[in-house]
Amino acid sequence: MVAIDEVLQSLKERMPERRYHHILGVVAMSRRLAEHYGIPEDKAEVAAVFHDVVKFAEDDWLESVVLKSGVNPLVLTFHSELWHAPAGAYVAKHEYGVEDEDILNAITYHTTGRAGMSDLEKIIYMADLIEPSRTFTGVEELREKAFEDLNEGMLACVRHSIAFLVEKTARIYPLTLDCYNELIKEGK
Ligand code: DGI
Ligand code: FE
Ligand code: FE
Ligand code: FE
Repeated sequence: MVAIDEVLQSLKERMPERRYHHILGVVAMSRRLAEHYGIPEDKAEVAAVFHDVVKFAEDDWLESVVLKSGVNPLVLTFHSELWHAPAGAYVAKHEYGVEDEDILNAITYHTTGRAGMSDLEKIIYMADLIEPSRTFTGVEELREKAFEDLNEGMLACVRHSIAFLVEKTARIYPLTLDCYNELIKEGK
């Protein structure tokens, strides 16, 4: 794999300053969560660095990459905001040489979540939502929950995302609902 410092430098050129700042926030938060839950911090760092790698790519290009990525093409019938996640995993693998399946899955599912997420996948999903530069109402409570219990924290984060989408009358991707349902079954 390409050295992390080089990747960060190339990301800086690929996206606006504010988004680069978000990436550094996700790196920091995911490392803290990884340490807290006994998951290798370097794996969390790699997933965090790449999670939004193609966030600013054109929709037509993202669509073609999603089709090559191996995820369910159903995602292409949903909002294009969802496409950068599987496309990012494809780019991390084929342009930067990331091979670890758990890291690639964490990138692929960082936006929607899914049922059966690994600990690393949950950490990246949460870190994306609660990194230090996020300021929405309720983020402090999510940060506390994230460190109290991995599944309860993840449930609180998915619940927040679903509520946000319902509030906007946006469609909800089935994997997001699978994720929510499974966490409730685990907890209750
Ligand atoms: O890339 P980021 O902005 O850091 O965050 P993200 O990848 O978690 O989410 C990107 C956007 O995708 C966010 O504005 C909410 C939206 N989104 C997440 N899940 C769904 C969704 N949009 C729809 N329509 N359906 C979903 O299930
Ligand atoms: Fe994202
Ligand atoms: Fe997210
Ligand atoms: Fe992000």
